[in-house]
Amino acid sequence: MLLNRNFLTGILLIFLLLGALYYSNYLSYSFVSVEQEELTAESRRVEVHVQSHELHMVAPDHLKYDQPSIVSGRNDVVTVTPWLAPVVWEGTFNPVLLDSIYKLQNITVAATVFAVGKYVMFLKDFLETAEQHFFVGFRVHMYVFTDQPDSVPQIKMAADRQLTVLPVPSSKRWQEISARRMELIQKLIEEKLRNNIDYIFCLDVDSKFHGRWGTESLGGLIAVIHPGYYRDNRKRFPYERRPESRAYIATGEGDFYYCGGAFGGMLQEVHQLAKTCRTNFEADAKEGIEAAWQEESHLNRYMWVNKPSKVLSPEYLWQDFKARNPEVHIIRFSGVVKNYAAIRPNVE
Ligand code: UD2
Repeated sequence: MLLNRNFLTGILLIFLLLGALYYSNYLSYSFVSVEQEELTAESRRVEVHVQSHELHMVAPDHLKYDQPSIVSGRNDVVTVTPWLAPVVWEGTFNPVLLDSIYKLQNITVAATVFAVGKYVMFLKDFLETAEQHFFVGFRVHMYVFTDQPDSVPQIKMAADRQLTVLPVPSSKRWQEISARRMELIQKLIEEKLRNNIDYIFCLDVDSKFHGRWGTESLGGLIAVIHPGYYRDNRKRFPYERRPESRAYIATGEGDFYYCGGAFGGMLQEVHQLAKTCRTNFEADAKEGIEAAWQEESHLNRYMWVNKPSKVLSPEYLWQDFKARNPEVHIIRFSGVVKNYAAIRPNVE
C-alpha cells in the first residue's frame, strides 16, 4: 500500500514536472516566435527600403487606363534584350499608369549637363525644352557644370523644379571636357546628392527635347542606344579595339552600341558606373592611351559587363542631321547639328 502511494506520488510528480517543462517550453517558444516575427518584419522593412524600386510596383487603387495586351503590340522592333531588360519604344508603355505609380513614390530626378567653352550657347534650348518635356510634373533638379556661370540663361521653371550651377575649369581639349564628366558626376553624387535624389540622368548639352522623356525611362541602370549604329553588325561598332585599353571589346563581343550623350538610373548605380569609367580612363591615361571615344568607350565596356536594367531606344537620343527611320515613331531628345571646328577648343 505504501509502495502504491509512493508510486502514485511519483507519477504525479513526473506529470507535474512534464507540465512545468511543457509550459516553460511553450513560453520560450512563444518568445522565440515573436522575436522571429519581429526580425522578419524588420528585414522586410530593410529590403523594401533598399530595393523599393526593384520589387513590385504599386499602382493607385481603381486607376483607369487602357487594357494591356500580350498578343498585340509593336512587332517592328525588339522590345526586350536577351537578358530580359525592356527596350523602351513608343507604344510599349502606358504613361498614365507609370506616372501614377511613380507619383506615389514621391521621387526626385536629377540631371547633369556640361556647358564648357562655346557649348554654353546650347544651354538655353536644352533647359527650355527640358522644362516642356523632361519629367514634367515631377520634382527635377538640374545641375549645370560650366566655366562661365554668368552665362547660364535664366529659365522660367515650374515650382517643383530647380537648377544649380557648378563652376568647373575650362580646358584646351574637348576630349578632356567630355571625359572628365565621369569624375565630376562621381563627385557630385558623393558630395551633394546622397540621400536626397532617387534617379539621375547625365545628358549632352548640344541637344534638345522634342517629346516626352519621363517615368518610362526609370530603372536601376539605364543605357541609351546610339542612333548611328543600331542597325549595324556589332563588328562595325566603334568600340575601343586595342587590348591595351581598359575599354577594350574584341570583335564578336558586345551587345549594342550605347551613347555617351545620355545614360542614367538609380543614384548608386550611376555612381558605380561613373567611378569605374573614371578609374579606367585615368589608368589608361597613365599608360598613354585614350580610348577611341573617350568615356563613351568606357561606358560601352561597363554596360557590356554590367547589363543595363532598361535600354532606351534611339527615340531617346536621335541626331538632327539624320532622317527619321520608320521604326522611330517619336523623337524625344536629339543632338543639334553643329560645326565642330567652330565650337570645340581644339580640332584634332
Ligand atoms: C559623342 C557623345 C558624347 C561623348 C563624345 C566622346 C553622343 C550623342 N555624344 O559626342 O557624349 O561621349 O562622343 O567624347 O552620344 N562639351 C563641352 N564643351 C566642349 C566640348 C564638349 O561642354 O568644348 C561637353 C558638352 O556637354 C557636350 C559633351 O561634352 O554635349 C560631349 O561633347 P561633344 O558633343 O562635342 O561630343 P560628340 O558630339 O563627339
